[in-house]
Amino acid sequence: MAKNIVWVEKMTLVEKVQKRIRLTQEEGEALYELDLFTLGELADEIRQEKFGKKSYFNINRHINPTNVCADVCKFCAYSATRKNPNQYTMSHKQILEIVDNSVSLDAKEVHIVSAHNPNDGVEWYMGAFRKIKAKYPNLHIKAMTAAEVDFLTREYGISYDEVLDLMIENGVDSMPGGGAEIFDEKVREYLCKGKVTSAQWLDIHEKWHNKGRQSNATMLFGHVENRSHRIDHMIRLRDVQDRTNGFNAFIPLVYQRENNYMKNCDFPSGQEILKTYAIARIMLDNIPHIKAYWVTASVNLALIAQEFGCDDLDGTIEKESIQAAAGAKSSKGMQLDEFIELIKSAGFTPVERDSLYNELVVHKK
Ligand code: V47
Repeated sequence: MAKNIVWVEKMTLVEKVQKRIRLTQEEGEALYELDLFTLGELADEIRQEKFGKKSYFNINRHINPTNVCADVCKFCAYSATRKNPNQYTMSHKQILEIVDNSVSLDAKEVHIVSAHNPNDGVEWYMGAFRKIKAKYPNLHIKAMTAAEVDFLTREYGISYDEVLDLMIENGVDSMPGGGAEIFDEKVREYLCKGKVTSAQWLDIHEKWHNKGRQSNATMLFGHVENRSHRIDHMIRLRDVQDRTNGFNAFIPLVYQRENNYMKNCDFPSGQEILKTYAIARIMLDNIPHIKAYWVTASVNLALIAQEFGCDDLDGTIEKESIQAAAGAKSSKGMQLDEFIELIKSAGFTPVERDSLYNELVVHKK
């Protein structure tokens, strides 16, 4: 036994990754010191072991029904504030009209994320899900970030369990990964003081998983955080996943810098972004999918990220408002044919999936 420990300690970091030995915080940070191509090869080997050359996407629609928000996050350009005074809140009828149109375009999922609107009550949130589900029982509803769940409990004095049960009763199928930002408490306080805490975010997802449901997890990076904070973020997710196995995908979101209150940042280079994807693939040995969300990475970098551990590019999304408000080129989504061709021309096999990663169509060359 002791002999084994000495042997493991003597292995290089690269050998540890090749032998699929789980890495610590310090080792995760040390991965950043490897050159980009070594990291890419290591991450790609793991990706190919799990998924070969398959790259997953879905036909989905992002809906952001209100931008009226009780919380203030420095990175956010979407919520209605001094910089964005144009408040809006959709009626259920308006939300349903969008869903009708998306279903006619073959969407299999609606991804619904709202600001924290103190004016409309729990029923405004839940009623929308109920009406969508009644009309389209097979449409997957991915909705309510843990930040929204926490907001509803604070605003209306109900527990996390009660909100999560209401979501299930009203037709929510899975939870998106938003609101995670960066778990380090100091950075989080600077970014979004007063919003759901890191421990609460993790607790809400763990509770959701314990109800037999699945979710995703994001990490907002490329602002004031450092590499150590990113590794800490991944390890906190890995710890929950060891207990629940409920996370489908990890999504590093590259910070978009326009129209918000946070300019004092070291914006990451393309190399740093690719390294972060590759490291996520290596550190998160228990989360199956690593998503290069083209909205924040740019389509070009997302395509390259397929060689750095990422096996998922999210979807066509049709329209997106949160990152678009901060400068991302996502307000009109992606055309399906173009998306498929781009993945193919990058040398990968596009696979249309459902929201829980069942394969629907494999687009062979
Ligand atoms: O939590 C806000 C982020 C998230 C900015 O689960 C920003 O499949 C970059 O969670 N720059 C919402 N990001 C979006 C989200 C998401 C997206 C795609 C897929 C999934 C999934 C989830 O958007 C927020 C916040 O972290 N965000 N402002 C910005 N300036």
